[in-house]
Amino acid sequence: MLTLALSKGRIFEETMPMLERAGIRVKENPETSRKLIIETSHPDLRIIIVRASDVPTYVQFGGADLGVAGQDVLIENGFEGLYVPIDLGIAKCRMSVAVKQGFDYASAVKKGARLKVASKYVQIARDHFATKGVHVDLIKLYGSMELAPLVGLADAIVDLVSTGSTLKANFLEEVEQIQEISAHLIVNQAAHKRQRASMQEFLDAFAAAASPN
Ligand code: PRT
Ligand code: MG
Repeated sequence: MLTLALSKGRIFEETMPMLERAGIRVKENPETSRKLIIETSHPDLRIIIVRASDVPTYVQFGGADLGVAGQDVLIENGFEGLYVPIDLGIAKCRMSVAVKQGFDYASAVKKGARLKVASKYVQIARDHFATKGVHVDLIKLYGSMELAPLVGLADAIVDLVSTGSTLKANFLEEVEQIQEISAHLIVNQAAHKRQRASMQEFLDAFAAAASPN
């Protein structure tokens, strides 16, 4: 029996069709069921429902053999104990820097100003500004980052952007794109070594259903 860790919402919704293309049906909808362990029509595959940011942890420590996680979550978590074989090309968005409309980000950077940056993604933010040679004070937030520049908590935020409507609704503008983000299949390295044969069927199914780029 193999266990696949998924999070509710877009990761679950976009992974389902991939399983269905492989002839695997999921027996319960996590949006309406309270069950955290869900059976599938495949006798050797079950699904567990965890928080998006917990998916790598479950896979890393063997609570799940496989998982689907955004690159944002993976980079923040680190890749220890994980094998990341397939870019699934789902849950796409981008990691960007945004500021309050009218804030002159380009000249603040040019002048070498020290910027206050709020983000849930401190690792990605730290790497990005270090590469640019910009000095930043990072403020870790767990949600609603869009608020930070509006109330003077930060000059800029680093957040995921998809349509851009959340930024727009909060009078913010995207000033820099850091990287494209998509969800990847992750595998517990030890489980992969131990159960290579039984796992291969699922890796092949995901690879065939994936639509990177
Ligand atoms: O919600 P929870 O705290 O449980 O976890 P989560 O927010 O990490 O989970 P979820 O399901 O919201 O996101 C899972 C994964 O989907 C993320 O890790 C990303 O890899 C990916 N993804 C794709 C996104 C988005 N698109 C996205 N637009 N994750 C979040 N957003 C948010 C973004 O943070 C911002 O608040 O949507 C808002 C922006 O959307 P637009 O369309 O207004 O630009
Ligand atoms: Mg969310």
